[in-house]
Amino acid sequence: MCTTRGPEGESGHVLVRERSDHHDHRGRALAPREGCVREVRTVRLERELFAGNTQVAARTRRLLADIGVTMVNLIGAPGAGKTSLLEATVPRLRAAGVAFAVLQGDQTTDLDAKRIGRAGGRTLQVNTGAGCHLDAAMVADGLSALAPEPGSVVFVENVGNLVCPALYDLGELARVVVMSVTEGEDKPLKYAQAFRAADLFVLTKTDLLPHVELDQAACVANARRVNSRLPVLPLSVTRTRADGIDAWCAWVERTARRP
Ligand SMILES: Nc1nc2c(ncn2[C@@H]2O[C@H](COP(=O)(O)OP(=O)(O)O)[C@@H](O)[C@H]2O)c(=O)[nH]1
Ligand SMILES: [Mg+2]
Repeated sequence: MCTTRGPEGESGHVLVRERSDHHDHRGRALAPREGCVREVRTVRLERELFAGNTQVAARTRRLLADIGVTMVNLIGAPGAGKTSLLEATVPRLRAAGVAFAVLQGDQTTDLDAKRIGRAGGRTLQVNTGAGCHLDAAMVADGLSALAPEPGSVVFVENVGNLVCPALYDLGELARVVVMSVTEGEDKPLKYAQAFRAADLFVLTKTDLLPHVELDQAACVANARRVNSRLPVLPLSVTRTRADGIDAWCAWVERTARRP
């Protein structure tokens, strides 16, 4: 379970401000309670943890740049369609001659890695146990085991969650937020950090639009309220057809580092 409360540098300020705003009914400041001191210590520890993560992520970013590897971090709720998107991507990138591998993040099981393996992709499953996100150290270990080819693309499918994964830099070159049409147009506002930190918004399951009441224009407008230049890519991948997948693969190829 994640115990962090905010993005690097922000959580502490919010918490301390809340706690120091401890007044009696006439507005006079009261002495800090014991809980206050403990909270401040917790915040310091959280900052140190984030700083450690940032250092590992920066090292990964340098190492990947040295060998021309592009890492793309996919963040989205459970069931948003992340694995389905990657399954559909595998044969297309292969046909385009793009080398790639997938690092699968899930709390438990290797079900998603098996799906990608069946689709013909190189993959490694990372299980976080009780953890609700991948962190930079887990990804660094995963990359050591995966040993991506120089010049290739590595997709990271983060643990299904729109909250904590958004706070952790993994050393990626690009970040993609994946949301399906069944999740509601308000989600970019409610999970603003995930959308703010993204380089692309993939709106999945567009084949279901006739059956749900999503206001797609409002959804895109909400995403742009938190990230004004966020490109949006609607797509759909079902057993019988795929729409928007070519535009997605083109984005991947454009984003990939040039050797
Ligand atoms: N109708 C429809 N279903 C989809 C689409 N993409 C994924 N799904 C279904 O949504 C469910 C969750 O997909 P999955 O890829 O496992 O989501 P993940 O948890 O984000 O990896 C599965 O039953 C998929 O078959 C889509 O574009 N259209
Ligand atoms: Mg999945």
